[in-house]
Amino acid sequence: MKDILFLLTPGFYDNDRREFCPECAELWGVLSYYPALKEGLDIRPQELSRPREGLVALLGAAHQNCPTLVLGKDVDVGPFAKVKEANGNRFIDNARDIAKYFAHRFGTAFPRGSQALERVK
Ligand SMILES: N[C@@H](CCC(=O)N[C@@H](CS)C(=O)NCC(=O)O)C(=O)O
Repeated sequence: MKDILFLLTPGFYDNDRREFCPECAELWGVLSYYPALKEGLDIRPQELSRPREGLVALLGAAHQNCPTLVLGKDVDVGPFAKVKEANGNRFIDNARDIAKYFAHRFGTAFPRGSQALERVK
């Protein structure tokens, strides 16, 4: 199973205007820097509205943030990204840590300021 990346599509309508999600835009930007990433990922664009069915099916109703990356089962996540778990699935639910993970896993550039986390077992 590829990692699954849930991102809001830009230009949704809310607050009486068109908006985009800044954190999703950060990752759409990383994908445009490194288009080959798209081959290693299952990218699932999302509408703003809830429920976000794909996320709910994998992580439960409490975890519908976008961006979220649901990790493949045996993937080595590396030392940089904060990983959470729900319904037996590991996931990363913030843009910066997702980009750090991409750097570890796929060899893309690191977001400036990245540091390895101390993993206390
Ligand atoms: N901590 C996240 C925050 C991202 C965020 O706030 N995403 C919003 C959309 S802009 C979201 O999905 N909120 C939950 C919701 O709309 O249900 C990150 O830095 O990536």
